[in-house]
Formats: sequence, structure tokens, C-alpha cells
Amino acid sequence: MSLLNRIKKLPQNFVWGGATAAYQVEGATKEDGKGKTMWDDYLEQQGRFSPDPASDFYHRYPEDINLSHQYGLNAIRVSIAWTRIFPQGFGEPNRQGVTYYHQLFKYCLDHGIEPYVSLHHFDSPKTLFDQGDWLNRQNIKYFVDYAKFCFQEFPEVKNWFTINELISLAYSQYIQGNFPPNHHFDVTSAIQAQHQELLAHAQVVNLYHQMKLPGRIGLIHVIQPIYPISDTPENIHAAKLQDAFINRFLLDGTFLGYYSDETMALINEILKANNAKLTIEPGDLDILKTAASQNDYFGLNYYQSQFIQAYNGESSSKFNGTGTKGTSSFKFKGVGELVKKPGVPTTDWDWNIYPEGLYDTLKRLQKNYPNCKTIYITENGLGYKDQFVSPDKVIDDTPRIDFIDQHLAALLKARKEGVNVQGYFVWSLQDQFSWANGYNKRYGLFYVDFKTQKRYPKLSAYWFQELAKTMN
Ligand code: BGP
Repeated sequence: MSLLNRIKKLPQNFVWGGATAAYQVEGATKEDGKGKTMWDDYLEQQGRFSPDPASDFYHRYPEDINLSHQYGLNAIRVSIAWTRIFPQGFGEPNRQGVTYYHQLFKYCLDHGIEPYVSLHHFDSPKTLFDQGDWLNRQNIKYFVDYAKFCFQEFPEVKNWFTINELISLAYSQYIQGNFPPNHHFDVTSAIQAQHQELLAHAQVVNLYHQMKLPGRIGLIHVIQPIYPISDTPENIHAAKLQDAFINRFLLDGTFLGYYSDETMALINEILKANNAKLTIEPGDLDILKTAASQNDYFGLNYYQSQFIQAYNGESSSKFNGTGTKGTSSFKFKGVGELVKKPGVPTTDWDWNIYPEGLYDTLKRLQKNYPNCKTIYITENGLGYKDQFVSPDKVIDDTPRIDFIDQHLAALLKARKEGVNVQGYFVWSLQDQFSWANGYNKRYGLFYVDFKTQKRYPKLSAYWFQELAKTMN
């Protein structure tokens, strides 16, 4: 019986991958000279779940790469843990960490799996985190040094991303407070961190091109389109404000190389309402401007859209990190309040399932950001409480298949209309550790029994395999 639903055929030479991130899969957080990230002590103190051994990818990557190959994938997203290379974020490189990544990349390439490599995926070195993380401009310098080292050391990598999801980091650290250092609605830090992460990205892009390296470089943004819950002028304006704060500021900075007047008017309105400020130093915009046309490609992560209504009270938020439906809320002073839209399904973690948002985002990029020339979906997937029944029964994750199928349909529709999308990475390759949710929020094509570390292909893995065959 064919598993194929809406999507019957993938484009030829499509990049078809699974995504991972170092801290979420590797485990081995104390091995081979690795330094601490901002997460190690924090998670230990929190006591909810441990990042060790996660999916034990540090030791089991050959198994996961073999599975990728066997199930028809041709690419993988991985990240380099900055603290495996520079345990403190700077100084002398740690050879054991360097060797590990050489071995990993070689194994991928020997097995027909192209590595797409991020330099930073939420895992700032603890030493630098303690000194202010992205809010400290010295961090940018260390990041550029680290990037330069990696470019020289790993010529086998041809596809680089600087930073993964700049907004998620800034927002989770300083607005929602579910990532360390857990600030709530610290608007000044959130906007400043966005700006400085962008600067770090831009400097690395400029460096990469100065070094005349034979690969590609870009960055990854998660975009959450914001829709007014109804078309009143107040709700439309609330949507514009929230969009400016979480999407547009970063898209402008990345692909225009400046923040447009309209974007800044919206940002300034938010800053004013929250008694916050953004500092742009002389020279910053020149750096952004130089980089804006030099992004070779763009990684788009898309999970959900948001619906909003105007709101003028005080800020407050509740984060659903347990998968108990209906427990989240978000109200942002002077911006808006997130609300549910009748008829739009949600996950157990209250994420709206809305594939139209992916289509709209792709069309928006095409229309407003001509510098965004080539796009890869670098994450998309469904967090789900997969149930393991028995080793002889395939884990039935039909809702995940349906989710991906709908989003692929949106992608292919936009592609048909001229948006240059060249690939799709499912989040995630195998089940892994989720930053603020732990281990019951599973995303993988491959189920991981975290006690034994045994892998089991889910129904979605077979579906992926069938789709892969349609590329020929
Ligand atoms: C993205 C991150 C990933 C991953 C994913 C799912 O924001 O880049 O690292 O975690 O979202 O999110 P979560 O684990 O919170 O469900």
C-alpha cells in the first residue's frame, strides 16, 4: 500500500534531510575536554531533565547516518558545539573536539549524506554567557574567531550557517524567560541581542567571502507569521507590531542591510511602551549592508503562525513546556495578546498547525527581500507524544506524516510560483532532547528509546523513504 498522500513527487535533486543540533543529540557533555554551555548548570539546577545522554549522537552518529542513508535522505543538519572546539569560547582549540567533527563529516560524506553545518545553535559557551552572551560585543569578536577557525579547519564542509534562529534565542532568553537567564519582558535586552546576533552573523558572512572559500554561507531564521484575529484597525496594528519584533527586524537586517523606516517606527513604538531602548553604534549598519547581498542561501524554519488581538495591559506569559494543551498564554504590553483561532488545530504544546503560514512566508520573502535568493526549509515538523507499542509494531505517527505532507504541499505550491526552495529538512532526524520541554516532545523520523538508545523507524520514516524514491 502506498503511503503517499497529497505529495506524490519531489522535485529532482531536492535536498531531503533530517535536522539535529549538537546539544540536543550529542550527549557526552563532559567528554573529551568539552566546555560547559549556558545550559549545563542551569539544567542541573532545574532538575527536570538532563542533556546527557540525549540521543548519544556523539557515539552513535554512524548508526544515525546509516539510517539516514537507508531511508532515502541525502542531507543532514548538524551543528558544531562551540565548546567542543573552544571549551571557554576562545583560546586554544581542543583537538579532541576537532577530531570528532572531522570524523562526523567524513562519515556523512562517505555515506552520501551532505552535512549542512551551523556554528551556533542555542549553545553559547558558559564563560561567554556569564559575560553577557550576545549583549556583550566582545562575544561577536570571539564568534568571528571561532568561525574563522572552523572555516580553515573544515574545508570538507561546503554548506555553512552562522546562527540558528536568532529570535528564538533572544525571545526565549529575554521575553518569555524559558531559556537562561530567564528574563521576562526585558525588551531592551531582547532587541539588543537581536541586533548583535545579526552583527555577528554579518561579520562572519563578510569574512567568509573575504576568505574566498568554495562553499556557501547563510543563516537560519524561524518565521512565525502573525495574523490579526479579526480585521479591526487595532488588531491589524497589533499584528504589525509583533511581526516587526519577531520577524521583520531580523529579515530587514539580514537581507536589506538596514532596518526600514516602517520597521523602525513599529519597533520604536514597542520600545516606548516598554521603556526600552536599542543602541546602534556607528559602523554597525555598514557591516549589515555589506553582508546583505552576500548570503548565499537562507535557512527557513517554520513551525507555526500566531493570531493576535490588540492589548494594552501589563505583560505576562505562561509557557507550556509539558504538553498540557491550553496552558500557555502571552500578553505583550503595547503590542498584543496571542489568541486561538477557531478551526485552526493545535498541538499538545499549543502550537498552531497552519501550513498556509509557510506559503505566505515564502511569498513574502520573494516579494520583499530580493537578496533572499535560495531557500531551504531547515526545520519543520510536529512535536508529538509518540507511543511505543512493541518492537514488532511500527510506531504509527500518522499525524506527523499529515503535518509534513501539508507543509510540503505549501512549499511546492510556492515553488511552482517561482519561489526558489531547494530543500527540506525535517525536524528532527531522530527523537532528541528539547530545550524547555525535555524528552516527551518527540519530533523524530526515528524513535529513540532513551533508556537503551535503540532506534526504531516510525511510519514517517517509511513515508520519507517512499517520497525520496520519487526524485529519480
Ligand atoms: C527550533 C530549534 C530546535 C528545536 C525546535 C523544536 O526552535 O531550532 O532546536 O528545538 O525548534 O522546538 P521545541 O524543542 O521547543 O519543541
